Amino acid sequence: MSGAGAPRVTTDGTGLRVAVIAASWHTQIMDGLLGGAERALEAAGVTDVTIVRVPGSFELPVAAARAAQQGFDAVVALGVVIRGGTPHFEYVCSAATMGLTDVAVRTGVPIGFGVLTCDNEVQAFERAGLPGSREDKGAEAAEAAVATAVALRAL
Ligand code: DLZ
Repeated sequence: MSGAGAPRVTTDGTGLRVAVIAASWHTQIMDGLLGGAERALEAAGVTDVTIVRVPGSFELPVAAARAAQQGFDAVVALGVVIRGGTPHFEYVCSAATMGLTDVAVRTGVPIGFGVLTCDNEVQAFERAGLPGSREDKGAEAAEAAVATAVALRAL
């Protein structure tokens, strides 16, 4: 999927309570995603931010569900999954994607999807929001979560 065409809008998120759920695999790239999400939330004026770490991307949906139940206005889910030599990649990616979608639709709490699903570490680094990266998917996920939380108020 091409990252070209991604909107980078900063919505005013003042007063929102946001949970950032971050997996722990692939530490350096995860640090980049987390840093990008924190910078984007600060730029949006979100001061009430709770960061929770889970072991892997497979655990993101259950933690996001808890955050949604606890009254957070939006969730940012961050993870890095790198393809290996077995079908495990497909299972973890699909569980994270479908699980997070299910939580968002079922609870009505928007979830910014910041899970990188890459063939190799180079692809992940390019999207990590680190010095030298081309894209900042952690920031994009945070911006999307805030923008959607604000957009839902109009419905
Ligand atoms: C097991 C596993 C593997 C092989 N690779 C990754 C990965 O690249 N990224 C990631 O976030 N998690 C990975 N995991 C861990 C699973 O997400 C999960 O934490 C374990 O299967 C335990 O439930």
